[in-house]
Amino acid sequence: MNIQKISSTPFSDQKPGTSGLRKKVTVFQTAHYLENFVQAIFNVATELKGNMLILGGDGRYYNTSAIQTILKMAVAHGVSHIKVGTNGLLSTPAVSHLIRKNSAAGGIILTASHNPGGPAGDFGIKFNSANGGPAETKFTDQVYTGSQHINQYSIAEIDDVALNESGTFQVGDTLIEIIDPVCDYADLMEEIFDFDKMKALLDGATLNICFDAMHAITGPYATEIFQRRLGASNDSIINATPLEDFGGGHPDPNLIYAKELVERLYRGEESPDLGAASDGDGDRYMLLGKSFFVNPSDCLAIMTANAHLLSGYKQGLSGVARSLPTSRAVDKVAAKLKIECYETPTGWKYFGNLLDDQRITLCGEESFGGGSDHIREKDGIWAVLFWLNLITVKQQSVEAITRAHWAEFGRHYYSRHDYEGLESGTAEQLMKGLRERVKRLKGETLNGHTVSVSDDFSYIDPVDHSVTNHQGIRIIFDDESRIVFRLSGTGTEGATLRVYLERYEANPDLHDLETQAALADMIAIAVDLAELKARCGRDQPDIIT
Ligand code: VG1
Ligand code: CO
Repeated sequence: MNIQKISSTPFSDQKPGTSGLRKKVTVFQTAHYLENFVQAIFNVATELKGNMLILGGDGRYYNTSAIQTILKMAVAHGVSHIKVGTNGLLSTPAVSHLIRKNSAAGGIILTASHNPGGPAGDFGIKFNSANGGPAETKFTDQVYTGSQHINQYSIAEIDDVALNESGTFQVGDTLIEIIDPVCDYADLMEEIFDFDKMKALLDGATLNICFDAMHAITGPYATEIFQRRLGASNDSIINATPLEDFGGGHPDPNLIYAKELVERLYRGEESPDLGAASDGDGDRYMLLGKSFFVNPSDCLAIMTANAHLLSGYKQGLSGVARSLPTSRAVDKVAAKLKIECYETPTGWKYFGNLLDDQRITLCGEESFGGGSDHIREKDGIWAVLFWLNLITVKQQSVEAITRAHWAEFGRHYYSRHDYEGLESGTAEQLMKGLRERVKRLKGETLNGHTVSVSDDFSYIDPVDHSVTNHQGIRIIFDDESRIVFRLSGTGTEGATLRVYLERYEANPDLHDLETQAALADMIAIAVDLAELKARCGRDQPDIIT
């Protein structure tokens, strides 16, 4: 077998964002673009030589072609064993699990997550380390720096590998194994949750669910778990077949993009008891009850308050964590349980050390992400199973569980406003302006709310003491309302400003307000502070979640 060394020159834009490198498919199709980045990974992750690599993606356009290239490069770099999902498919949580289960040195996941796919859509690549979690910033910084000095990459001259069925191929010193993408992950779920209890209700249709896989990766996982193993009805999963362009849809599980699901759940009494959707790579989830939406921040708080009721978490939680923009609903629960609640920057990589050090058991993000110490990624199907298990134990509806939670802990009205497609320079200037403004805000009263904390969030990792600066502008008012501003790190065009708005309401008589109306004061303050109209000519967001 011949190993070719191909000359190449650097691309200036290979800096990974919140979750890997994301670009338009057309950019990844540029000659040597993918190869350069993969070479940069191999140059830093030298432990892959002589060890195992897990490889798979969310099935979007360019997935299998990228996998063939990476296989050849992995062979050239002396990886001893590569496990690849059949047809190149693996969800992000499944990769995390497979790395841990097989003590692999790492994993490469091909996904742009919730971003649209297809030839004109987005593609992405991320590296997960031996703990199963997204590589730390230190690693991705090294990859980026390395990518700026690449002058060649190594690739084995071998035929494409047949990915369409399970099997093994010995290529030189490398064993390539095509594996069932679902069964190991499904087994893990069966270890954590009480499948017998759930099956008893789902099988006889005492409990009905609807899961929207959005033509993305979770279709095969949901079919195996909810239908084959738990006996849910045949119509319980919609959009179950992974498609290269997600059927033209936007695989982002929110009230706007999971339209068909929302319609089914808002049909009144005939609606299923629980509805859920997942994103492109299967790590996000949206949860609905009958005509009822639970926001992801509340989901985390409710899970934290009730985890001890599930057999998989009956020993209690060591602690919890949420990202900065996630509402502080979970903080209230942690205080009551007398467990630590950590506030981290956006992105799952910051939870890794806390999980590895057993400081936390559960963690979550406002962007429809939830997870636990079972793996090192957020996990959509796990979260849905958590809720299903909780419903069977509590024998209450999603709405009843949520309302009881608000009555006990108070309600955090919460919303995220996204201003998309801003010119990057303008967005940077806006953030710079805010950074200056917050230095002088403390003690000021805005729209009747007095600022008690205002800063540019910095995080000191309590385990390795690494410091991450400029993670978002945070303004907290003395009535526990809060506004956070930050720029997205996952987009592929221009800049997206995210404005996170929150208001705490202890009084149960005021737990039925419309969310945007409840947040009207915060919205007005945010638009004003960021000078959105003057700087960007905008005062209305493009997307409200
Ligand atoms: C977004 C979310 C963030 C999440 C990240 C990756 O990042 O806000 O909470 O961790 O996506 O999720 P940003 O930088 O665009 O705000 V996924 O499911 O896209 O891998
Ligand atoms: Co995702």
